[in-house]
Amino acid sequence: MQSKREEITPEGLYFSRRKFLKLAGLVGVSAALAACGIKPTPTPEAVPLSTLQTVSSNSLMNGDTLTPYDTITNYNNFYEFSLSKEDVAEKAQNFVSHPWTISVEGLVERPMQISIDELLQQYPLEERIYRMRCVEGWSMVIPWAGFPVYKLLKDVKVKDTARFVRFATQYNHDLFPNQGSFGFAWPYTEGLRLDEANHDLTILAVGLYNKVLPAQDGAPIRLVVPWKYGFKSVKSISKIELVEEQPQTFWNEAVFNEYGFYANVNPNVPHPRWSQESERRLGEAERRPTELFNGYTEVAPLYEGMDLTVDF
Ligand SMILES: Nc1nc2c(c(=O)[nH]1)N[C@H]1C(S)=C(S)[C@@H](COP(=O)(O)O)O[C@H]1N2
Ligand SMILES: [Mo]
Repeated sequence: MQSKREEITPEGLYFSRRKFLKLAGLVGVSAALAACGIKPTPTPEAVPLSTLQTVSSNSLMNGDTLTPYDTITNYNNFYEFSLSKEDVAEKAQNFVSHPWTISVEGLVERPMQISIDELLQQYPLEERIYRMRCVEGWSMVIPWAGFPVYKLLKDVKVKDTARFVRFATQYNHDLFPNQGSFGFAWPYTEGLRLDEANHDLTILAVGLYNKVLPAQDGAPIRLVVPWKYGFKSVKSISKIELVEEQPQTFWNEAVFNEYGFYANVNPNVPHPRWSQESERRLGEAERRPTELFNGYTEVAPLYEGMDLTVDF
């Protein structure tokens, strides 16, 4: 596995110089934002780039190979920038994701406002190699760098009354040009049941292939829930809210009968307009069968007693 990985990432473990220069140039950008009335949150100091190191890694699942970095970063769904997967990378190239603050609020004993830099100091990064299955029928295998959401939830002390977690992208039209358009309920919002959010597989990712997340993949921090369709994994999060009621979500609000709240990958529940029995793994010629829970069968106990064709 290790050698396969090295073939794919010649860049190795550290950030590229270009990325470094880009981050170093952000002071000027913050000043420009301040001039337009957007107050950037002061951050102590950017974490040294070489610290995006992971302390552990899981393994590839049987039959999987890592999707190349160039594929992962040039085929994206990120409607805030474009409705076309092929040009999100280009349209997002000037996105400024630093400084960035995340607020964890709602039904918690200790609400938290934390900069991305502080977050990186507080939560050691793990490499999590996960399958990503989009509801549209394509998939990838991505080596994320991130940390489990349960660690963050533990630190804010979730109140007994909380039952769901709501994750939202920052609403800022200057950063995300399409917010406000196409009749969607912006900002992009997603939700998980508290026990789903607390499952060890659920992570907040800040990098992939040991580099900071590129804008198109949800910089600076995004959710990754590998047993659910990709649309649950909201990008560029700035608010995490503990709530009592099941939150309204972006795609469910847009087309309620096509995109359920649970959105567990399930080959037995077709999308109303196409089958979900198989998928196209980017880079492969033949379609492959889609697996229940995207192959992450350890989450099955979360749904015991539920009818997954009803709670789809
Ligand atoms: N904020 C935001 N998050 C989002 C989306 C989006 O349009 N906006 N698209 C979702 C969809 S449909 C998918 S498949 C994944 C794609 O993640 P990737 O481009 O990093 O592969 O992001 C999800 N998160
Ligand atoms: Mo998707």
